[in-house]
Amino acid sequence: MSAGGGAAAFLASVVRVLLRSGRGLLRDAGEEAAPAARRPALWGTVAGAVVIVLAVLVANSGGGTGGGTTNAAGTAGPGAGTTRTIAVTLAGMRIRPARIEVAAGTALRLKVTNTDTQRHDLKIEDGPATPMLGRNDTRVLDLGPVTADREAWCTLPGHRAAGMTMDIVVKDGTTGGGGHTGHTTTATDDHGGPDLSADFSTGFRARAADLAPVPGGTLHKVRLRAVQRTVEVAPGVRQRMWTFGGTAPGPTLHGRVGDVFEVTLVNDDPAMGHGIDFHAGSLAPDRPMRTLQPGERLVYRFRAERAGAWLYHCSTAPMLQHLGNGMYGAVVIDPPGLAKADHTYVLVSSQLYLGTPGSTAQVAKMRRNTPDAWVFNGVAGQYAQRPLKVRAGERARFWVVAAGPSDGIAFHIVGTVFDTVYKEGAYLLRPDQPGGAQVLDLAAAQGGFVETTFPEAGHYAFVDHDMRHAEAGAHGTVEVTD
Ligand SMILES: [Cu+2]
Repeated sequence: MSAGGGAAAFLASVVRVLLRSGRGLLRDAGEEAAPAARRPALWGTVAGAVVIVLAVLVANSGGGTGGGTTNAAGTAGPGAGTTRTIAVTLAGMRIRPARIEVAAGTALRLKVTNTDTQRHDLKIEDGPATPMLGRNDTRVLDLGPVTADREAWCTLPGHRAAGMTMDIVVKDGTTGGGGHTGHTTTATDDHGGPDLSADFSTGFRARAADLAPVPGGTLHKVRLRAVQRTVEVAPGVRQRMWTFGGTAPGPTLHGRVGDVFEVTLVNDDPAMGHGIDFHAGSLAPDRPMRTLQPGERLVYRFRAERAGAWLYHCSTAPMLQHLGNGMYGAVVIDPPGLAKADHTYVLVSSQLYLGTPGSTAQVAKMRRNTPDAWVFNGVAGQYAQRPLKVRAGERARFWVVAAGPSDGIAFHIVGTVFDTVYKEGAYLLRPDQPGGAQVLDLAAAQGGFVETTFPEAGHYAFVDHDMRHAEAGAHGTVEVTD
């Protein structure tokens, strides 16, 4: 055993003895539960002894290593006498880590680094603050012994509200009052929805945005299963979804005017009924849109008489929940004579609601129209981290369907002008006209497409230009190379 290891073992045994004798003292005094007022004094005794022992050990070993050094402040608490230094990063409207837990009395030092392209600072509640930090600037904040919970945040206007907060939480039950209870910081806290700058889990694959070509023939047979699946819906965030075919959105169907779709729907969800409604065909809803109980099936046959970008969705009430939990998809029917584009994408926009599907809390968010994120093709920020790839000068077509369930979309691509806009079955703009367009605006359940040519290499963000939506997941990148 090394000298350091022996010292640590010795220290641990001393602490155990002190803790045991402490409990004994209380029991001898005839108290079932120690009043809070007694604890600090007791901890002070224990802590004082620990400080002395540590001081001796450090003196003997020639200094502490890593995160543990002595602190002579002697503040009450099991962390008294120790110093922890923690690296904190400011970037992407987040502070990492978002939560730090320390034993009471621990002297805390934060090594704060701004890795963002814009400036940030870090202010500790009732404590020090860094100056404004430029990119890659670092400052150390010395908080001294921490005995109560504290919050920290970036002071730039709006940054705290956007999610730049951190909780410092005292771990044991001996904290003084004034703590912030209820500040549970997770990947999806109340401050700003999912952390879009976090990493997707290993093995995550962005949904292919490319529209598959129309299959051969004019009769398209499709089999869809209504099933529940748990999938990654934002970086590191998994959510139980109600789906057509295991994904939300369900598969995109693609055809031409006059084609017939024969969809066999099987309800493989043992928990509830589901049905389906294809906007792309007209028929009496009564039979084909009926609810299938678990295990039942139906065949839904429709002819696509008209071109457009159409929504399909679950037809079972309450539809707010069935759509809001993932039961939607797109049917693309090409207009006659549609020219070939270099790239054809389909983006289905929707609102994402986290939480237990159908729970009171989740449904309340749906009714208030306060989703946790707005997403393209089911996953917040997926194309920001996995960009679509195009070459300069190429023409790209973007089919867009707004699945809601409640919000529409203002689809825009930063740095481009649309020379073609096709909305709800009609061209609003064609390349031979002198005008241009900046947004394809779609109400809930509407669809269409836009086309543009990317002029030069660069990173072009595509967004829902309602910035509440864009900043909460409805954005992606087209990476253009020469
Ligand atoms: Cu359903």
